[in-house]
Amino acid sequence: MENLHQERVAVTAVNPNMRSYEETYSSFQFEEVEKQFSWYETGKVNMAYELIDRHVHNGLSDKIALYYSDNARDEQYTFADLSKQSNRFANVLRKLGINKGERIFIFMPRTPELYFSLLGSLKVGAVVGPLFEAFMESAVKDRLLDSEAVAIVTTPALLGRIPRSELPSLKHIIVFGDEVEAGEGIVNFSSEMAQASEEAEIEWLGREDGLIIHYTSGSTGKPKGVFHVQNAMIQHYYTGKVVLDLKSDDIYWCTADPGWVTGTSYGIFAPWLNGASNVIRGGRFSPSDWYNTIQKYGVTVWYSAPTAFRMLMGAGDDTVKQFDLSSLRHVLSVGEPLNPEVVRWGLKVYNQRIHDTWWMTETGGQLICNYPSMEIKPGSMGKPLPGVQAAIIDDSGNELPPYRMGNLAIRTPWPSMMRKIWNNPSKYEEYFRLQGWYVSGDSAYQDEDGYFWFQGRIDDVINTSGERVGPFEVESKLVEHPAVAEAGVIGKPDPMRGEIIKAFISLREGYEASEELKQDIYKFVKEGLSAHAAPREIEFKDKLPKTRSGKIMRRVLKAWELSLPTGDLSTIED
Ligand code: 6R9
Repeated sequence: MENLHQERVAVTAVNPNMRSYEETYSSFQFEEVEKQFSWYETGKVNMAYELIDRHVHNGLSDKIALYYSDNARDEQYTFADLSKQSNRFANVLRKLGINKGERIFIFMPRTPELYFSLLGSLKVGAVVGPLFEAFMESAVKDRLLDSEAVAIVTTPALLGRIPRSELPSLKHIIVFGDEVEAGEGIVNFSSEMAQASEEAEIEWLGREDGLIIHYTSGSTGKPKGVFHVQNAMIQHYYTGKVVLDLKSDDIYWCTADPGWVTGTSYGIFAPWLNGASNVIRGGRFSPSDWYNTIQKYGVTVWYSAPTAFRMLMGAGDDTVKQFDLSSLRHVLSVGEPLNPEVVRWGLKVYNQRIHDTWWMTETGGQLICNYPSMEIKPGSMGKPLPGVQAAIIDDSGNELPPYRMGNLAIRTPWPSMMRKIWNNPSKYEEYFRLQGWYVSGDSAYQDEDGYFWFQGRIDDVINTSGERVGPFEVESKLVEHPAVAEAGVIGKPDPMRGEIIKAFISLREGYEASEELKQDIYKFVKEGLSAHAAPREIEFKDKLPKTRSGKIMRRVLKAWELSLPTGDLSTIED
């Protein structure tokens, strides 16, 4: 195994001006973080205030906080503008009698109004619940029922997916769009905003008061409501500094939708806590549109996901050459393992090291990362942040030595750790079943330099001929094959070998499925990785099943293969 990890990309290979590890951390004190926020003086805090109004009071009123564009709109808002718009929305909510701690859902496409609503909700001390606009009725219903939401902000197109009569707690539907008829329980966003004052009282909160609920699906059963509190801002601010490396003149773009935790923790909280200018691009993914966004705004720090990088890679190097991407100085990835092939490609075409970061909805913020000041080993998710203790443990909580695959676990607590699973204390306790550890459900190992290597979700690890194989290693080898665009690998029960490896593959443009190609791919993995890790079965698919955040759903592949029920599919892409 050891010889797999010789490939390294040093910091200076790309950016000699990046500050060093020592420089980054010797100057960084947690007390300095605490001093930024209101509680340092008053004992009270409010995320929306810390994100926006604090900067207005500190002389950044006229700085652009939000660059927004989609195919129809092109707008920009200063910190002062966002302060006023969120104040207006806070007043709309106050008029409706919404109180601290109540749940407000936001169910709309990315537009400036989504951000006004979210910030305004936070200003009155409500707990926000962002939803993907693609959710269908049953997904919306499950989440609103479970959290007993009192209000939801939406658009006319999505209104039909909110089953009001089945949601006894839901009192207000606030609709943004043309021709909205206000009526019983229906509030017209635009006309209420127009009447509301630009000044609003902030609801001052304690550090352990609620902030946000993100629903995340497990492999079985209903989605879990992961509940976070105001205190998470310490992690968001800190990782914004040391992982995103945000400085005052950065133009930052996180491509994630707020329906996914990446779109809130790192699409809203981390950048604005650090006073950065934030780019939001509405609409659908297209390679030229994305490159154009970087060029148009001069994006300097870019945070995206492996699925997007793989699609950009699939679109070819010539597309990259049509744009000026020279503003980029720092590129990051999250959500899935980042294939080494993608890292090599990023170096070649962007002249940037793509920095993998590992974390989860439950962790609220980044924990294991390739931070800017360190050497990258392509395929590794990096090292724990200073102050975070991560380990590989067995099922009894014993720490395992380097190169042993096991449970990836984090010593509790850290500032942005979830505080509960809504309505489900026993589910919450399962994560903490091994004394002092948060058990992530991911399988990984550590190398002798302390780098962590992701293998798969624990449930996805394959046992073939007595060897444990992580699907990620096989998938990463597969995408090195010139014909393979994406690959999802599962274990298929086999009387002789326990399990055999089966790969589902989508092909790159210009390649045709054939028996010869299957054989060639099999040989490619056998020779490049190992015989036991080579897929004995290959099936070509036009598309792999993925979540809205771009994760390949291996459990769905497995369920298809074995004709089993697929479980909760609310987060699947169309
Ligand atoms: C932020 C986010 C969490 C799960 C996590 C793991 C996978 C995330 C990863 C990664 C390998 C990385 N994951 N980052 N796997 N390398 N850098 O994605 O949250 O949607 O809750 O998913 O995603 O399996 O356990 P969430």
